[in-house]
Amino acid sequence: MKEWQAETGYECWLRYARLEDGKLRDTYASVCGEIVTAAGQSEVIRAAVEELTAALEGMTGTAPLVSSETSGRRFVAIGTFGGGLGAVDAAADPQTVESLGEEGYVIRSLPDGGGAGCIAIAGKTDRGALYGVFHFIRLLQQGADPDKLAVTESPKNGLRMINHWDNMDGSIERGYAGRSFFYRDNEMTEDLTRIRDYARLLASAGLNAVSINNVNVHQHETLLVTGAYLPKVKQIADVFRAYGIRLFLSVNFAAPIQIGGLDSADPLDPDVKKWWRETASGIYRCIPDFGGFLVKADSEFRPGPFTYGRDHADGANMLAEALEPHGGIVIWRCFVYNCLQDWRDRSTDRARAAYDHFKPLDGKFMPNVILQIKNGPMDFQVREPVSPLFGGLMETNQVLELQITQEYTGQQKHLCYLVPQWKEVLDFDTHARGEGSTVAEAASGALFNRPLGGFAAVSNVGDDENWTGHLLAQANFYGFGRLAWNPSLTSEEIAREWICMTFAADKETEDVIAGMLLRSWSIYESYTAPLGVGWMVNPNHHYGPNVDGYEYSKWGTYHFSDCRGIGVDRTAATGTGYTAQYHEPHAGFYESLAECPDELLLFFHHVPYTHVLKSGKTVIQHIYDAHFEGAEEAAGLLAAWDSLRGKVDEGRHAGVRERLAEQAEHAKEWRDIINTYFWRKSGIEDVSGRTIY
Ligand code: GCV
Repeated sequence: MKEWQAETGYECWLRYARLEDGKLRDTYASVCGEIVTAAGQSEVIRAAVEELTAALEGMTGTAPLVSSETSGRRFVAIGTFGGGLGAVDAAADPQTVESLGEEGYVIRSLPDGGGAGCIAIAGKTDRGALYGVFHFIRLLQQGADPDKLAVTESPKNGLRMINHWDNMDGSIERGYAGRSFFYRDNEMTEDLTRIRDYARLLASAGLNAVSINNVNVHQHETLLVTGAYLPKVKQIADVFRAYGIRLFLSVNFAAPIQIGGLDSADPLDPDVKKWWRETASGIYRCIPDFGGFLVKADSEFRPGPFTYGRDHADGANMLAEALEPHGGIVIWRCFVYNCLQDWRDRSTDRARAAYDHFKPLDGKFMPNVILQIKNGPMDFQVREPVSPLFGGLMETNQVLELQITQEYTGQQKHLCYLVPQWKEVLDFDTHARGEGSTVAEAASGALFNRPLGGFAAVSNVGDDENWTGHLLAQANFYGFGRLAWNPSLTSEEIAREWICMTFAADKETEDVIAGMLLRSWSIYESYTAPLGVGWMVNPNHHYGPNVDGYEYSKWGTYHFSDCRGIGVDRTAATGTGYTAQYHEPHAGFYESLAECPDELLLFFHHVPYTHVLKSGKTVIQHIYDAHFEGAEEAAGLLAAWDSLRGKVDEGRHAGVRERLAEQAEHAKEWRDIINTYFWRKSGIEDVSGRTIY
């Protein structure tokens, strides 16, 4: 059996383990024996060179020479076009260079370049070159032929951002991988090493922005925009800058009152405006490339413009005016709904809220405002329809918000590779401008020709040694970055890339892990809440089954099960009218019981348990079958992983095994609670006569 070095997972996909194939090792060592950059390089290029040096040293066993002049051997040239390196300039014609944008790059094998031949990695900017270097490393990790490189890439999305929900006491809201590595005991960390490694991971996945504090901005965090903390924030911004990443802060809309000594936070009040302008200037004096503000307002008890009878455009534009002279942006979240609903009131529908609030404001936001829209109308459930704001907002910059942290999808104890879910969202055709008006096109800004756009996602990392708790949850972090860069990559391409880089696995092992990842979302869905109805979790922490956990609560998240049926009537004909927020043909599909897709049936319709799905099963039989099969498949994930014993190093194998074992047990709990609940409610027997309690 193979000897493995002890591994913790800390390196993630930047593992740079010694290549097993000796021939490949020698080839890479000789082709990449030297790295050449122009003299006097920027810190971003220096970071790129350091990364490639570490990668080559790890993979080949030999550190490359680094110089500003070729010594006659083959080399890798890294730089910007027109930046003083002939080999770089030879990598692309002017038209290609022009098309690269600020962050694109070219990687080319130039057999005749610089004498013995070279590989050029070139961007229009140093950030482009850095992304090119990470791509090159990825190619090496996948065993690419260094003589046949011809890559031209640029990102589809301008903003590719991670949102942290970290609090300064060190806790992370909805965090499942330890404590914050930014803060401890209401202070900012002094140890920047882990933050630097984090920046490497972000950049390697193609990400370019990060907000470092929770959108629920509490007392201490309100002060992050002030001199009390800015010097420390600056230190972190400096670390990120070397990797092309801009830092953002979540701000408290009521900060002028809480820390500014004013008696109002009214966005139209001149003193309030002045306070924000001065605050913004103070930030930019310290951090000249500060990204801007992320804002959760009038949502879940956070303050906002409603207090003053103002709307969200008033609120966002006031902050945008303060940031505009410095080139900053406001990212304003659309997660606004009534969280004090009465469960007896069937006319209020939380799913409608974001559209109802923001659609009337379309076109009223300043050019440096972006509205951040959660993928679904509710809240990151395992299955939801796509938010109708995509395709609804046509004159407003928008960003798609995803949740990498697995709040409702197993909390990093269950395996749930989310890229397939995200792909469905991205490929959803809103029909806003006819066929082909996908969410991916709307979010990037391309569909409505908007200047700003992109993807943001809630982070799933913490100070656990392997960053994500469940090692395989690293694939979600990596996958988000890759999709933000290129939404047309497939879930399988991303999975295989990640596996190859993370495990350097043989083909059989890669197939097993890819199979596990690709099935996992559907497995998780099958043993949790059925057919798009959502929730059914324990209140507050949201882990584990509790069918009525939120049924009589104020949060607007109901399933309305009784002895006859289940589901929420959101039709225009007899329900809340939510279906009408979509363009055709979706408005019609969702409205029609016959056409509504099975997986979303209970999101849109209240039906009897005996309603027959397109699959030919009744709703109740679907619930029983899905839960029995889901629990079996969860056990199958464990068995599949067990088959890899000896093929993955023991440390990482054992860590994943422990979680898969918990998942298999917990899936049985889900199965039995959900099946028992619906058997007792409906009184309908399982046709297969399996045990229900
Ligand atoms: C940061 C959900 C989560 C909250 C989160 C909120 C949001 O409601 O449960 O923890 O708060 O979403 O996205 O703002």
